[in-house]
Amino acid sequence: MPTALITGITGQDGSYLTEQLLAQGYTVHGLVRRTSNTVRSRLDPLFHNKDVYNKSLFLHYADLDDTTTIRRILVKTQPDELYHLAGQSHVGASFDIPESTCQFTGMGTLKILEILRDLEKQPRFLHISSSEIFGRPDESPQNERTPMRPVTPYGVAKTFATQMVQLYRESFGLFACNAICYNHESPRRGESFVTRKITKAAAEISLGLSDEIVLGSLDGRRDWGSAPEYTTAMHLMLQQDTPDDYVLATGQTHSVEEFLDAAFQSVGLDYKDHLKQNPKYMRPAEVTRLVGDPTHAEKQLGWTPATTALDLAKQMTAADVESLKQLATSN
Ligand code: GDR
Repeated sequence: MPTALITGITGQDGSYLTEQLLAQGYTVHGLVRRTSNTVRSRLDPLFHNKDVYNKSLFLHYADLDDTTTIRRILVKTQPDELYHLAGQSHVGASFDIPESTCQFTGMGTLKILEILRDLEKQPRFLHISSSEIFGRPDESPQNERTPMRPVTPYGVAKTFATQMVQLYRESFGLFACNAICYNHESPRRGESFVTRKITKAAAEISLGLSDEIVLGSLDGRRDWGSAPEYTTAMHLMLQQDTPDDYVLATGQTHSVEEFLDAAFQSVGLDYKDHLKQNPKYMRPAEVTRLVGDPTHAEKQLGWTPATTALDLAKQMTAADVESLKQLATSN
């Protein structure tokens, strides 16, 4: 059975992809950062499953700049597929920490490509790129041929990484693909991203645990899809005969305000009674009209996004209500 290596295995996408690959019989290796915090809540059910952990799922310590360690792990594990999902993924934070964003998201990707170039057995490689590479595009919706015009440090770093993946595919013959992902969400989304911040607040307020939510601008529009659907497409990309780039998107946009309204309404609340806004959450530059055209993925991979942003608002709020209730009964 095939072997996969995943960077960013503890993240939202890494955890869904791990579950999907294990269910298909893969052996999965994951790179994890060595920190004093060993909480890996998204992987907990697998980590504590004695039939899985250290049988078909293995974790290895390495930071993205530990080139020697990553090379050693690649040589030892000999993966058939490498999913590179790790990096500094918060667009707003990239304005505060541009250097480390470029170091991990940009140079971290190049370092892995350089290692792959020298390997005898080269795994198929997937890099998680982002709609942020399009920045303020002239055309809408965007597709794989839309020019990259990033407007955030994160977008610039992702553009560098995306173009390096293309260069290594074309110049060195690597089987390397970019998954150009628009926003994708789930109950496992990190709490600093706007969707999860909203659904967690809606759940807390509905249970009387809090009374307000503090956000930045509500005007931004996003093409929000479902994270496990996007990781399914990532796997399909590496099963094709030839490597390519694919936009993963729903083709629909909603404003932050619409998502907020849907989440609060799903638990019988009016967000206007609870909203505060703080410039601290506003960004020096915003992408305004990002919407993806997933036609290439639909035609080539047979992949269709099914979950809408408003479905996600309801599902994620319900999941947050449920986990807060469970927390209350376990305390
Ligand atoms: P984004 O997602 O920047 O699109 O990047 P995020 O959820 O952070 O922001 C979406 C929109 O919400 C507005 N906003 C706020 N955002 C946050 N985080 N916190 C707030 O309090 C807040 N208030 C309003 C933002 O200004 C923005 O308009 C995500 C990440 O997953 C990237 O890694 C990925 O590449 C892209 O999606 C595609």
